[in-house]
Amino acid sequence: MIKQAWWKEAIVYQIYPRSFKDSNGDGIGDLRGIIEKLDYIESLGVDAVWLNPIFRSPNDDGGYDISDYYTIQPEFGTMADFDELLKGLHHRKLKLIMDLVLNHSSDEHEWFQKSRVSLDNPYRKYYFWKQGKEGKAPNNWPSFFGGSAWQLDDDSGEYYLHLFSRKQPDLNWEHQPLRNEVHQLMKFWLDKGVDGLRLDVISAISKRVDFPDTDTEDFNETIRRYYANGPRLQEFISEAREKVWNHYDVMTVGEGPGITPQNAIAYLDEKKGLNMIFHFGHMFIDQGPGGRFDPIPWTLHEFKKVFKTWDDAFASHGWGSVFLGNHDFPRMVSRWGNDQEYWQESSTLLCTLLLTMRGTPFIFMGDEIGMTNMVLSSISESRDIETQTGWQEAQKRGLTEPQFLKIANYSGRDNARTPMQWDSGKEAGFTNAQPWMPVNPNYNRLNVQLQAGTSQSVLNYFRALTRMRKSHAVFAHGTYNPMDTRDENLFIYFREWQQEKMLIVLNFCNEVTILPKEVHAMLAKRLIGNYPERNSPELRPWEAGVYQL
Ligand code: TEU
Ligand code: CA
Repeated sequence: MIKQAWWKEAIVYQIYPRSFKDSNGDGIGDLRGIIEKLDYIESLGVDAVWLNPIFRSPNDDGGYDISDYYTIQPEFGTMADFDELLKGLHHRKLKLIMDLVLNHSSDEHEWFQKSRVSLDNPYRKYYFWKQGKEGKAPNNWPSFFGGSAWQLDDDSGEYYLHLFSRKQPDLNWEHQPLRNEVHQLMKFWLDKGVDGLRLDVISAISKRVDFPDTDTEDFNETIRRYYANGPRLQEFISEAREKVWNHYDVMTVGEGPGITPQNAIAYLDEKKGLNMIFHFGHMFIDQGPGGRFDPIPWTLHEFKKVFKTWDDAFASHGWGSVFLGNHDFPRMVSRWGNDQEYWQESSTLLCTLLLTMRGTPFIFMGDEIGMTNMVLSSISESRDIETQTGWQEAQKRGLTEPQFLKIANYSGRDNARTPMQWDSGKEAGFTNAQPWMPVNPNYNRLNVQLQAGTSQSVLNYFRALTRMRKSHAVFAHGTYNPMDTRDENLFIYFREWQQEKMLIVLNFCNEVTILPKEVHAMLAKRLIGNYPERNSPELRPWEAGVYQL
C-alpha cells in the first residue's frame, strides 16, 4: 500500500515561538510555553506544527539570521526542552515541521567569522565576496531590507552579498563544501525525528552568480530574474533530496519569493524535487513595484484569479499550500476581511476559505481566534527590521513618520508578531513580565479563553471546520472548480472527488449579495455556515456556507 503522503491531508498550525507563550517570565515566548499549550494545539484538530526558526540567533531578523544551526536559541530553551516538545507532539500524533534558513546565515556564524579573516581561507567561498566597482558595490542589487545588497568589509576590502539584512550574508551554494555542511545539519535534525522542513528562501539558493546589474525598478521582478530561480536550483535541490531527504520519512516545503506558476512545477519533481511549495501570488496583489511599503488596492477578481492560476499549476501533479497570513504579513482578517463591524463574520469566512480550498492549509497562530492588526503609534514601537529599514527608505522619498506609519500599519510584519491572546488577564496571559512586543489592546475582548466558552466563536467555528475537513476526503483530494460569477463580491467554488461534491459560497463584502438563481437552487444541505441557516437567495455580509450536493 503506497504510504499516503500525510502532508497532503494535513492541516498545519504555524507557531511564531517568540510570541506564543512565555513560561519563565522573561517576556519572550519559549519552547516550554508551547509544551504548556500542547492540549490547546491538539484541540484545534490540526495535524502538524510549523515552528519558525528556533536556532541560536542574534535576532536581527526574528531568528532568520542563524549563528549556530545545532543549538536552540537560549531564550527559547534547551535541547532537552526541544526533545520534550517533539515527544509531546508525537505523543498527540502531531508532526513537527522545522524552519531551516539556508539561503543565508548570521554574520555571527563561525563560518562567516572565519570567512572574513582573509582572502584565501577555506571558508572564504562559503559566502559571496567580490571587489567593488569604481569604489562602489559590485552591482546595483537592492536588499529586501533597504539599501544595497552588498556590504563593504573593511578588513578585506571586499564586499559580501546579503539579499536581506547586512547581518544575513548569503551562503554560496555553488561551493560543494558548504553544501556538504548544509546536508550534515539537515541530517542532525532529521535524525532527531523531525517530520518536515520548511526551506526558507529556497528559491534563491541558486542566483545569477555573474552578478549583472538589475535592469528593472520593480523589486519583485528583480527577485524573479536575478535572485531566484538560478540555473543550478534543481541540481541543488535534487542533490539534497538524494543525499539527505530520501533517507528519511520527511516532508519538504519550499518557501521563496520568485516562485511563479510557470516555474513552480520545476521545484516539485516527483523524484528529485520538493514535496510542496508556498506561493505568494495572492500575497503580492496589494503590493506595487516598490514592494511591501508600496501598497496598491486589490480586487476580489484578482484574488480569485490567483487561486485559479495556482490550482491549474498543480492540477495534475505537484502540491501547493494554502495560507492567507503568516509572520511576514498583516493579520488575514485585517488585510482580506473587515476587522471592525464584520470582524466575526469575515474571520470565519476566511477560515472557511482556508479549510475548503485545494492544497495543504497553513493557519497562522491567532488567526483561529481572529486576531487583528495592531496599530504602531511610532516607528520606535516596531520590532521588525523590515519596517525599521523601510522607514529609512521612506524618509529618502520624503515621507513623514505619520505617512509611513499608516502604510506600515497596513502592510508591516509587526502586525503578525504581537503576543498570542490567551485570556483577559495581564498581558493576555502570554507572560507575567514585560512582553518583548506590546500585546494588542483588544485582547480583553479577543482571546482564547473567552471564545472557548462561546459556541458561536471564531475558535469553535474553526474547530468545526477542521472536523468537517477531516471527515470529508473531498477537501484534501478533490478537484477545485470556481464558478465565474459576474458579481465582484462572490467567491463560489465546487470541490469534487469520487462520489462527493461540495459547494462553497463566500460573500466577500460588507453588503447583502443576491445569489445567482442556479446557485440558490443547490443550497440544500449545509454542512457549516457562519450565520444562522435560512433559505434565501440573499447572502448576508461576509456570509460563508459549505453545502453538500
Ligand atoms: O521571507 C522571504 C520572503 O518570502 C520575503 O518576500 C518576505 O515575505 C518579505 O518580503 C520579507 O519580510 C523569509 C522569512 O519568512 C522572513 O521572515 C525572513 O525575513 C526572510 O525569509 C529572510 O530570511
Ligand atoms: Ca520566556
